[in-house]
Amino acid sequence: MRTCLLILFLSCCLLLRSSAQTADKHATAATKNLFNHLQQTRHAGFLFGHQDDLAYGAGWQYEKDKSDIRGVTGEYPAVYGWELGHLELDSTKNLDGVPFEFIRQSIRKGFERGGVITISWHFTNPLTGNPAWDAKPGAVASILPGASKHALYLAWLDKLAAFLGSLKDAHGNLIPVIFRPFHELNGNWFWWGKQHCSPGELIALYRFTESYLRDTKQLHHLLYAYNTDRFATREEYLDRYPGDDWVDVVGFDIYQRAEGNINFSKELDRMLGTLESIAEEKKKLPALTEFGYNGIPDSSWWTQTFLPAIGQHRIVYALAWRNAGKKTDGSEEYYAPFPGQVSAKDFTLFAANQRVWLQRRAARAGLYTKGKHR
Ligand code: BMA
Repeated sequence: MRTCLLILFLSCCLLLRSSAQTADKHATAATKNLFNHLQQTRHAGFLFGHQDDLAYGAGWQYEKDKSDIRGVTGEYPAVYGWELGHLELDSTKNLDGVPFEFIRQSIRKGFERGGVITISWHFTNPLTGNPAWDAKPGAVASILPGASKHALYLAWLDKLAAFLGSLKDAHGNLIPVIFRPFHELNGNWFWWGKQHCSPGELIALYRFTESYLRDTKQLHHLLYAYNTDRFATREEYLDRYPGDDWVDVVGFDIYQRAEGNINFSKELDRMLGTLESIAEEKKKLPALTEFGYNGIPDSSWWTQTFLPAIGQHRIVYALAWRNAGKKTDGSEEYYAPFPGQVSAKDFTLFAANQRVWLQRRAARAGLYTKGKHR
C-alpha cells in the first residue's frame, strides 16, 4: 500500500513538472486558460494578428468597427497588437498618435470578440530623454536597482502598471495580455539592444521589470514574451533569455526586405524550426511576434511565400505590423492588405486555409474558458 502511494505521489510530481505552466504562478484563471489553450491550438492552426488594426488603415482613421483585415475577409483578426510608447511621458496619445483611451476601449472590444491582446512598448531612452531609437550604451545599466535612473524607471513602470491594470472587461475582470518588453533585443537600433548592454544587464532588467509588475504591483493577467529579431543560431537566440521561470512566449520579429521571396522563405523556415524546438523543450509558446513585407507588392505573397514558409511549423500566432500609411517622415508602411490592395485577393485564399485563424476560429476555440480544446 505504502509503495503504491509513493508511486502515485511520484507520478503526480512528474506530471506536474512536465506540464507547462505560466511564468506567473498566480496568473488569473483566464490567463492560465489562454496559455493552456494556446499550447493546444497551435497544433491546429495559428492565430493571425495585426498591429493597430482597429485604429486606422488605408484611407481611414478611428472609424467605428472598421478594420482593413475585416474589409478584405469579412472578419477581424484573432490577435490585436497595441503599442504603449509615450505612456511613460504622461501623454494622452502613444508615439504614433493613437489615444490611450482608444487603445483601452479597443482592447476590450477585441477581447470580447474572443481575440488575443499583445502589447509592445517602444519607450523613451531614460538616460537621454530621446526616443527608443536613441541607441547608446548605458541606458539599461542606468535603470537597474541602485543606478542613477532607477527611480525614473519605477515612475514609468507605475504608469505602465496603472494602464495594464485598467484593462478590464464589462464584468470588471482583467483582460489577459501578452506583454513583450525589450523586443528585438539582439538588434542594435533600440537603447536596450545588443551592443548597448551586456546579457547580464538585460536579463536583470527583464527580471526586475517582470517581478515589479507581478509581485510589487500584483498584476496577474500578463503572459511574458521573450522577443528577438532575426537570429543566426540557437545560441544567439538564447543569449539574453531571462530563464524558463520568466517567460511564457518565445518569439522573433522578421520583415522581408530586399532578399527576395525564396531567401526570405528559407530564413523564416529555418528560424521557425529553431524557435519551435526551443519552445518544445522549454514548454513555451512559439510565436511570430511581428512580421511583414512593406507594401506587399507581390500579388501572391500570402499563399506562395508566407504560408509555405510557415509550412508545418506549429506556432501560436503571427502578428502583421501596422498599416500606418504615409508617415510624418514621408515614408509609408502597410503590412496587411486592404480592399483593392494588390495582395487582397490572395489574402482571402490565405485566410480560407484551415490553419489560418482569424476571429471566428479563435472565438470558437474559447481561449479564455476552462476545459480541453476541441
Ligand atoms: C515601427 C514603425 C514606427 C512606429 C513604431 C512603433 O516599426 O512602425 O513608425 O513608431 O513601430 O509603433
